[in-house]
Amino acid sequence: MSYEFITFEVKDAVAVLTLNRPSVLNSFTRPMARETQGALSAVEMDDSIRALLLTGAGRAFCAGQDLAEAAPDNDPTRADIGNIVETTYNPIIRAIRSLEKPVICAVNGVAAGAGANLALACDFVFAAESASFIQAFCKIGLIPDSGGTYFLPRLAGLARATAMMMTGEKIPAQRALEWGLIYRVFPDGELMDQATAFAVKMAGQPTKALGLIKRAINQSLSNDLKAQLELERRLQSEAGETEDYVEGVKAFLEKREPVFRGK
Ligand code: T3D
Repeated sequence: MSYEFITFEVKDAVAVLTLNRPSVLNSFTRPMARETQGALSAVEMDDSIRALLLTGAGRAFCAGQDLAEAAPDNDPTRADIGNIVETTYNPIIRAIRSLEKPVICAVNGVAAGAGANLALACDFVFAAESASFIQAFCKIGLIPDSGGTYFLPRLAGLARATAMMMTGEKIPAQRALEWGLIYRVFPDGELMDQATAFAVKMAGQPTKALGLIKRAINQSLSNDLKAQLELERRLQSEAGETEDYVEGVKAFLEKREPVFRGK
């Protein structure tokens, strides 16, 4: 598949998806969202891809919805933007959360609106020192979407999440790290090398087990302990049937590094 608004490359078992509309800070139009959705399903279908790295071209990660595309007018019959959310952002967030492979996000600059929440939906968020996170929605009279009202209170706690969402304050990368929103911060010039090396490392891990861990984490957000213990039992059975489990234990007993094949 060829792409116009993103780039998509696979190397060393890592797919790199780059949002690529830098002149408008990689804000989302429907065509860019469709391409992103297509690339995410390609990652899901291809067993040779064992990790995904998501980033943005130019000085920003993503400024959320392209406001020129979705500009409202005074026409009382104007389109329901809930439909944009349902067709543009929800499929992307669902695809990232249900992708049973590690998803690393390299936030190379500002992440605003749906762009911020896209980053926060990923498994590992790396950010450049100059990056920032803005729940910009309230500044234009909207509410956070793309999973923001789900992930942010869980990541930041109610007080910080409420403040971010109701003020639209810009949160610099270092503070996002201190608040537990993201995993690592690097000097700008080091971000992509660090994130790429990490993605390659994750692609060499026991992919099936990592996928099952992600499934368990997803369900832990709504399960009670009883249900979660039962889920762990079932998922451990699945993990125990993988070739990588056999290899992991064998390598340990032979005092060597395991060679995981993602099977
Ligand atoms: O349909 C729906 O609306 C429902 C879905 C909602 C999901 C959402 O994401 S709603 C939130 C949408 N996003 C925003 O409100 C953020 C808007 N952008 C900004 O607030 C600022 O651009 C930033 C804080 C992100 C960065 O500021 P700064 O000063 O670094 O850059 P800038 O000069 O504002 O932007 C550079 C260019 O990108 C500029 O174009 P120009 O003047 O060079 O021709 C600007 O207009 C353009 N740009 C930035 N963000 C968007 C955008 N163009 C269209 N849509 C954008 N979101």
